[in-house]
Amino acid sequence: MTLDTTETRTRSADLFQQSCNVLVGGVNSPVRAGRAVGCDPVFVERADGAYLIDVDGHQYVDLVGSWGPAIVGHAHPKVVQAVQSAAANGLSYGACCESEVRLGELILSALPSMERIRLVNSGTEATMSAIRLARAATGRSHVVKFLGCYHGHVDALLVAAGSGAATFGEPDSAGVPAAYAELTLLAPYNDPAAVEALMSEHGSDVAAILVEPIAGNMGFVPPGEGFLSTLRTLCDKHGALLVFDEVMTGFRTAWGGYQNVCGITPDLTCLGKVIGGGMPVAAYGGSRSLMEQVSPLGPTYQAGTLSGNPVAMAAGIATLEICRENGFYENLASKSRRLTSGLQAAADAVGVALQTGHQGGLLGMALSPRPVRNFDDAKACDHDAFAQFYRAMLDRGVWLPPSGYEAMFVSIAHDDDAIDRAIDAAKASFEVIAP
Ligand code: KE4
Repeated sequence: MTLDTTETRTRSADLFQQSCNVLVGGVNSPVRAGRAVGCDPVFVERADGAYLIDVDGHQYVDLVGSWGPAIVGHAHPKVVQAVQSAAANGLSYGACCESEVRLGELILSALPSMERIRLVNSGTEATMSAIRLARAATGRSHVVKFLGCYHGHVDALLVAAGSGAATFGEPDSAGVPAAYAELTLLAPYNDPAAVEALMSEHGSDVAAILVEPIAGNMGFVPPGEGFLSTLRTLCDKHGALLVFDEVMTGFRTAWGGYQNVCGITPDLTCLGKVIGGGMPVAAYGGSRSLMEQVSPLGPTYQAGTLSGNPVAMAAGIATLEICRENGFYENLASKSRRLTSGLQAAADAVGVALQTGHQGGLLGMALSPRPVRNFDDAKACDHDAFAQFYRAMLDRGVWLPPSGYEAMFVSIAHDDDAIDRAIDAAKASFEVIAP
């Protein structure tokens, strides 16, 4: 039975109207506006485990998980307790505290490539700082990024970006001076030959190759055979740094991150999302010699009022301690597997061309007859049909990312009942877009 909640989302509609008089576009992050799926944002009242409950009382199986952080399920008692206890001792000191040391130790214990880390407040800050460090360490200015990869709203990286930028079809943002964009070199994802050619011509000017080891901002796009190893080889050959943006894949695809799965060691790693468990925490890190070029030990400046604040640290520590439990990622992967195979079977049953993929708790779907390997493939997917599918799923109580250029996320709280509810809703929703 379709939970036809369109008419009954009256409080959401009312709040959105009020929000548009205050917040730009009624939102604090563009993709939430739902413009890619023709659906005004639904306002959330609260979240619990695998579910979101909107302000009109409707419950949804959450397949976004706050874009990754909610990996242990929303409002996990241990995380809430840790945050409440920390908050009772003050929200932020602007000074050192033990919990930032503990979170740093936890992260370093999971990532052999990291000997030193700097905690910041957003993935954008992490990638921006990593690029600045790479430029300082190499004395070079150019950065290679990949079409369709998104690394936050850093001026120099909002060039052919994915995620919200791709959703709006404005990959190059207004306000980014041409001089900045000129320092960003672009190559198609999963095209080693193109990167090889780019580095042959510009390699001596390139400070870093920045890559999402699994691209999660043009759907779910895994690296092809040899792609990441080619980047490692090219960086070594030309004296550039390999920077893995694991803001999305870090502690989501495996303990530590996808580098521990693929076996490719980056020079710098950016993290975010899961390491804060829903609070604003991100980080960048690498070898001691590289990171000690960052202030106060070195000449590369980077700072942050709320960096390492005790409440966010408590959320991150509590979350990672749950992720570190035996079998966590095997369990999480089995949930992704159950969901993607259910979606695939539901689409196949009615002749909808669907591609699915997953790694750990990160997964994706694409309405395409062939696998998505790069941004051109992602743009060629049926985004109109995805918008219809999105609305049909929302009306059936399933919360998808509001864009075909996003990945999906499950948590350890997504039990078989939650996953099967999503699959049942998909069976009916694929019928809406079936040929
Ligand atoms: P933030 O600045 O949003 O914390 O992180 C930026 C970022 C960096 N790197 C990667 C690989 C990312 O996926 C992100 C942010 N992800 C998007 C979702 N595709 C956040 C959602 C949003 O923009 O509202």
